[in-house]
Amino acid sequence: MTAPVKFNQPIVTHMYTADPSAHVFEGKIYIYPSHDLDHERASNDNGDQYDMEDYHVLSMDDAASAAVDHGEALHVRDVPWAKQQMWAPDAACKNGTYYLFFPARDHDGIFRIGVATSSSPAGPFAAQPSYLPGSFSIDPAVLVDDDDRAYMYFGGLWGGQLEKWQGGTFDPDAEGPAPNEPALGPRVAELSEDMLSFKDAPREIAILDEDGQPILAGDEDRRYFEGPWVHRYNGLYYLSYSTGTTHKIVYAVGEHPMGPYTFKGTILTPVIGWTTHHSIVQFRDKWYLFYHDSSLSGGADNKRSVKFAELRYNDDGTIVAIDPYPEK
Ligand code: FUB
Repeated sequence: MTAPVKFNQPIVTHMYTADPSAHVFEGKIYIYPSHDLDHERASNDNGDQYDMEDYHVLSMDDAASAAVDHGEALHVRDVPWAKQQMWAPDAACKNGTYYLFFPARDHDGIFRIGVATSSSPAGPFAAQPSYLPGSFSIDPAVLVDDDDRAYMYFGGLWGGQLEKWQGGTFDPDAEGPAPNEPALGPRVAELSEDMLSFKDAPREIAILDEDGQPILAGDEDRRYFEGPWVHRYNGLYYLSYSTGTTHKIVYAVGEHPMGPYTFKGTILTPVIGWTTHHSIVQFRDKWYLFYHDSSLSGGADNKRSVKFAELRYNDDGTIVAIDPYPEK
């Protein structure tokens, strides 16, 4: 029997897990992480060390229960369009069907976003034969809004290839904006009723500073890097994301799911390991931040572990920053 989970500790230790997307389905907390493999890979800026092949779904009956591993939910061998690198996934439920959204490199080495379906939140999931038409880059996160409209947020710099799509098609030589130019924003697209395609071409989300000016590419403490997540709190939309090179989870707030969003502050200070990636979920009357770090593997970038902590809001709706190592 696995031990009950504790805040700021790996929720499972029998395998490495990362990039947790947490949701409440059927009265439990379900976590959709990447599955980091216990193999040696040299780290580079292209992210070749994140060479994952499958997904396992985890669940917790409540915030004090052991996390259950439901086994392999989808493997790259069962995804016709995908070649390698099953990176950060997310899940959604609509009309009784569960959807697993995931990025992977296609047979040309280009990251695309696919979808697989199941009648159970734990899977197994059956992949659609092709990726979502018009999808690119990494880190899908899906918000099903109160009006039942669903939005996918995605995009990541460097190995995530977002820079390569600035002209609307894949340009392997494209570089990101100069430091004094507006940063690239995450992309958003509304999903079709059946959740299998985009209604319209993805748009770029504007993230603005307190004066209404775009956050610049050189502002690495605040600019978007990867790992978007959107949740609703008190009628507002909170877009949170990783700043990549400065290793923070930060957030911006807006009035519409497609933005614009105004930068607010830090949610999670840097963790052990290069990447930081998170999700935010309400379960019963509390809010939780799911995140990962590389402490269990002694700091290996590609061997991470999912953890969680309680997330609190101030009276003005701002989020209290979380220290991932409160006991130090
Ligand atoms: O896990 C592979 C990649 O690392 C994810 O897609 C990024 O968000 C980062 O966590």
